[in-house]
Amino acid sequence: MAEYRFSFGPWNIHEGADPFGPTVRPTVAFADKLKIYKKLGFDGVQFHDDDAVPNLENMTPDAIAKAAVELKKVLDDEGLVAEFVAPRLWENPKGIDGGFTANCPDCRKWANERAKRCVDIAHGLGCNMLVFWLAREGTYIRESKNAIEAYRQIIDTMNQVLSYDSKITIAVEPKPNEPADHTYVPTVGHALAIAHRTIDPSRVGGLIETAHAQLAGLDPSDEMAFALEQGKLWSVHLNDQNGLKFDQDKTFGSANLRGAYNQVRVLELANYAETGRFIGLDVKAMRTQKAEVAEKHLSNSREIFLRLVEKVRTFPKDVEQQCVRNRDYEALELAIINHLLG
Ligand SMILES: [Mn+2]
Repeated sequence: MAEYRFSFGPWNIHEGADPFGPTVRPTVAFADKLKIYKKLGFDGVQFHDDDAVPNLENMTPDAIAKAAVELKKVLDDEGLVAEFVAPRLWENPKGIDGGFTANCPDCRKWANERAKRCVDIAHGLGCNMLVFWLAREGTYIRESKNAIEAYRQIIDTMNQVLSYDSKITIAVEPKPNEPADHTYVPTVGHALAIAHRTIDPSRVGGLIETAHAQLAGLDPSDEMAFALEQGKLWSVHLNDQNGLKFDQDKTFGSANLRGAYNQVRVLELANYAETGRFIGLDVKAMRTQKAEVAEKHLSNSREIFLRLVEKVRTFPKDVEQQCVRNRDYEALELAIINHLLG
């Protein structure tokens, strides 16, 4: 039986700042972060473009590509692989009003060029997937953009990327809000509908984050099922969320264990591990966590995931079938709860 492979991004080891207070932990150097991966049982690194090439805004395309090749050697030495590269448009002044959907034509041009640099970086790192989290591609007031035109602009960007490189794939990571009030492409249904409007639908899929689906009022496991049925679940950002509030990125299973069980169950039903794709854990340590123990959210999320895999695999199938046959879903519910309580 295939084993699950796990990944996270350098941003998941962080200083603990929030909108109301300063950092509470020292910065961990990128090279030191890379040394933590294997120790915690992770093999894959998720990158923003400027995680991989920090100074890219001041570099030529050739220099960016070369820097990515150099980084690949560092990853090789650590026994790690790059999973994807994502354009981080939301921290640049040119991305203040979104990138691909900015009202300013120069800003849109900048964003589209940066997406192509991401392709170059992915090449250098030996991976063929970009992730589009469309952070500021939305509005604070609806009257500030033409939403119909915005969707066309997003499709146009995807077409530029798909044309730029015949092997590159794009996984859209939907989210309904934050930082913008409303964001375009709020669910994986939107993402996969857009895929079919591009020049190569087979190269556009989805990445589903637990918290993002919950913020859209949807069940993450059903969002995953929708993408899995189409062969379009290309990565996940598993975490957890305590109700409808800011994107919390809590440890997987820590707020809604039953919901976590169902996400693992749907991945098992689809034999996701056999695809070789990663289980990304997009979790953040609590602000209160001391620096010397600020990695536990990652190892704990992985452990909870693997324990839930065991729970899914050991749930008595005969009990499930009997309950379904008898349409006795109350009995099924109690059986699941008893199984989870162990
Ligand atoms: Mn999140």
